[in-house]
Amino acid sequence: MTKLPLHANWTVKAAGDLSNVPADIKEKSIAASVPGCVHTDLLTAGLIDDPYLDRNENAVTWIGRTDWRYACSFEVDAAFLGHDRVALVCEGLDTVARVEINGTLVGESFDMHVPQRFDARAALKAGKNELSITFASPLNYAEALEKKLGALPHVEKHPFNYIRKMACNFGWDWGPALITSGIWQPISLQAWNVARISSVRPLVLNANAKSATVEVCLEIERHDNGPLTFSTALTGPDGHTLFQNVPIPANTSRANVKLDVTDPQLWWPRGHGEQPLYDLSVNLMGQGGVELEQWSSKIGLRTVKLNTAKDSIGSQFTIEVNGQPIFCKGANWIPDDCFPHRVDAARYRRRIEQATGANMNMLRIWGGGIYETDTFYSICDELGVMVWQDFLFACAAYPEEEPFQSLIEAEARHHIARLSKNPSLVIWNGCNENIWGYFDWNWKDKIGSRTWGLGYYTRMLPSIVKQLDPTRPFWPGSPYSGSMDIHPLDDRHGNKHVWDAWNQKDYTVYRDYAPRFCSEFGHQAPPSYATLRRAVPSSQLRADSLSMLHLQKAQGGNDKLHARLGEHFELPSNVDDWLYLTQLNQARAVQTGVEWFRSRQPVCMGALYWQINDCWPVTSWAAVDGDGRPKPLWYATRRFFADRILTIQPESDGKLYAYAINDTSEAWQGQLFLGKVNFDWTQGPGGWKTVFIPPRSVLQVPLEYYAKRAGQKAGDEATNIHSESDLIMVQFGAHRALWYFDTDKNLKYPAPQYDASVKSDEGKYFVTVTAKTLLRDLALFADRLDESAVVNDQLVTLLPGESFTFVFESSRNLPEKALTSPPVLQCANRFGKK
Ligand code: BMA
Repeated sequence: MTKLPLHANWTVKAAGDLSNVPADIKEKSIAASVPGCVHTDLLTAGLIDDPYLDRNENAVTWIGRTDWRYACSFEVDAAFLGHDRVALVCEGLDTVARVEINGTLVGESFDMHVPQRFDARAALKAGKNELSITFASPLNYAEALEKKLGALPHVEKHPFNYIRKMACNFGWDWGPALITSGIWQPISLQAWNVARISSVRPLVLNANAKSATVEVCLEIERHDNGPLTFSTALTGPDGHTLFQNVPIPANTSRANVKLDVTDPQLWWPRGHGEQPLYDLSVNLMGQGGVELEQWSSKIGLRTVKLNTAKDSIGSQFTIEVNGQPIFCKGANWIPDDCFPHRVDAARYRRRIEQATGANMNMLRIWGGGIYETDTFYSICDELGVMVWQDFLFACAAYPEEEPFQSLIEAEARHHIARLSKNPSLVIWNGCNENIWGYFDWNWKDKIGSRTWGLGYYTRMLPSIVKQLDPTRPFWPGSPYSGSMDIHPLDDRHGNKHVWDAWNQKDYTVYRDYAPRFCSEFGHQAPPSYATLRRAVPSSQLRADSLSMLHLQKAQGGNDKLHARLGEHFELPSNVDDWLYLTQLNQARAVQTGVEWFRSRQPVCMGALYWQINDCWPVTSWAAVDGDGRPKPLWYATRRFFADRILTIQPESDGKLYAYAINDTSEAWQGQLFLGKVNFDWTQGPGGWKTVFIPPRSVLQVPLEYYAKRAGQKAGDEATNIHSESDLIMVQFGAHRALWYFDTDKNLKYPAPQYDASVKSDEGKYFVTVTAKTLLRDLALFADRLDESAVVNDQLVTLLPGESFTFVFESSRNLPEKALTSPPVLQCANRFGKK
C-alpha cells in the first residue's frame, strides 16, 4: 500500500449563500490547515478574534450558518495511478461534505465520526489534480433534517440530535456554540494492489495467570480473489514472540487466528498491578509471500466483566478486571478543545497524567463529544487508566429513521472494531442521560409514538458489540437501572447520576444516596485566576460582569453557584475572595460525594465525577480549567481518590462514624486515634484503637458523637454536641480526617495566625507556613503572581505547630509580602462567624 498524505496547499472559502458572511471574508480564499477547521483557519488568518476570549463567541455565529469549500491541488504520477485501486481516504470530515476531484463527485459524507474511503482512480489524472470538499452549514442541515423527520426533544438551543457531529460543538452548559466545519482528521490518497486490510480486531478471549488466548480477527478488501496469507506475530514484554500464519482461501475476506500465550503477563488497571503491553503485528501477504499491508498495535492481556448479579439490595454494578472487582475512581472527560484537532499527543498526555496524578483509575468519555483518537486510548493503556466509552448520544431523543439508522450502525461498527485493541477500554455505554430524559424531562408528549433512540441503546448497539467484540461489556445508558421498568436513578440497580446536589440542593444531599455506581455528580467553580485574566478584560473581573457571565453557560449557573456557596459562606464582596470560596466550595462538595460513595463500598463500586477537563476558559464543573491549570478541586481529588483514606461520615442513626478505606492489595493495620480536639487545640477525650483493614475493603468505626442536625444548638447535652469549636479528629499514621460540627459561616474560627518564610533557589520558590492556630484549607495561588506557576498542593489543613511548604517554579522576582498574605495565600478561617 502506498500512501500520499494530502495536507499541503489548502485554502478555504465561504460557499453557497453568502448573506451571513462579513464583507471582508466573502470572496476571500484563505490559507487553510489540514487537519483543521474553519474557525482556526479564520483565526490564523487574523479574520476573527479568538472566540474563547471575552464575548467574541457572539461575533462568529455566522460561521455555522455558512457553507465552506476547502480546496487543494496536488500531483500524482502514472505509477501511483497504475495500482489496482486508488482511494481517497478521509479519516474525519466535519461533517456534511461533498468531495470532488477535478470537478467529479467522488463521494459524500454525513458523519464526522466515521472515516470515508472513496474510489478515486477514475477521477484522478497523472500530473496536477484539484480536490475540493464542500461542507454544508451544519446548522442548516440539522434544522432541515429536524423539519423533515419531526422535532424531538434535546437540551440546549440547536438540534444537535439531527446530525452526526460532536454534540457540544453546538454549545453546552460548559461550552460555547462554535459550530465549525473542516477536515478534522488526516486525509490521503492510498494506492494498493490485490488486497488490503480493512480491520483487525484482537480479542482477548480469556486471560489468567496461566494462559491467555488472543483471537485476531482480520477483515480485508479485495481487488482480486486469489488465495492470500495472513501472518501474525505477538511479542511479549519479555521479547518472546509467537508466530502464526494462516491461509486466506480464494474468495474469502475474513480470517481468524488464535494465539495461545502461556504464563501471560496480565494488564491491570493502575493501583491493581502493572500494565505490560504486547506487540501485535499482522501482515497480509499475496502470492509468493509478497507483503501487501502491515498493521501493528500494542495490546494488553486481560479480561473484563460487568458484574450485575442480583444481591440482597438489588443488583450489583461492578467492573471486574481479571476477575478482581475494581472500585472505579475517576471523572468524566469532554473534548479537550472545541476544535479537537488542536489536541496533540503531548496535550493528551498532560491531561491524562493530570488524571493519574489525581489518583484516578477511570475516565468516562462522555457521549456529547467524540470517540477519542488512538493516541488517547494508547496513553490510557500505558498508564492503566480504564476507559468507559459512551456511544455518541447525549441529553436528547434521537431519531431512529434513516439516514441515522445506517450512519449510526456504520459508526458503531467502525469504533468497536478500532478500539478492540485497547485494553484500557473496559465498557461500552449506549447513551448519556437519554433514558433519564425519557423518564423525567417531559419528553413523552413530544415523542408521542415515534422512536427516540431506545432501539439503538437496547438493540442495535448491544448486538453489534456482541458480534464484533463480545469480550467487552455493554450497558445501555448512564444512568440506567437495567430495566425500563425501574427508574434509571434507582439506587439499588445500575449506575446513577446525582444532580440534585448542585442544581437544587446543598452537597450534603449526596449522603441521602447509596448508588451501586455513581457515574456523574459535580459542582461548579470558576477557572483559575490566571486563566480568567487571559480570558476577560481586567475591568470585567467581577462575578456578575457581562464578560464573566458569558463564561458561565449553565442555565441559572451563577445563581446556583451563589445559592450553593451561601449554604456554607457569606457571599464575599470582592472577586478575590469569591474565587477562593467558590473553588473551595467546589472541592468540598465533590470530596463529600466521593468520600461518601467510597465509604459505601462494596455496595457502591464507582465514583466518576463531572468533569475532569474543560475545552475553553469557563466557569464549570471541571477540576482542570480550560487553560490546563488545576483548580483546588484537582488537589482535593488527589487526596480523596488516594488508595488509602480516612473519612468521617454521619449515618442515618445520627451518629458519626470513621471509615478507613483501603484500596490496596495489602492489609492496613495499626493504631487509630479517635478523639475530640478544640480549635484552640486543647484536647478533649480520645483514645487509640488497634485496627486491621483487609485489602480492598472499608472498615467502619463508630464514634460516640452525634452529627449536628438542623435546629440543634451547640452545647445541647442530649445530642452530645459540645461547642462549635469542637472538632472530631481521626488519625491513622499520616492520614487524618477532621469533622467540624457546623459549616464555615457558623464556625467561630480563630483568626489565622502563622509564621511564613519564603526561599527561592534556582527558579524554585519554597513558601513555608507554620501554623500558630488551626489553619483550614490553606491555599497558595501562585498563578496570581506568575501565570506559569503551578503549586505542589492546595487546601492543606494545619493544626497549631504544624508546617507546610508550598513549592512552585517561577523565574520572576516575587514579593514576599504578596506570597504570604491574601489573596495569594488564603485560608478558610477568614470566612467563619464574625
Ligand atoms: C450532565 C452531563 C452533561 C452536563 C453536566 C452538567 O447532564 O451529562 O450533559 O454538562 O451534567 O450539567
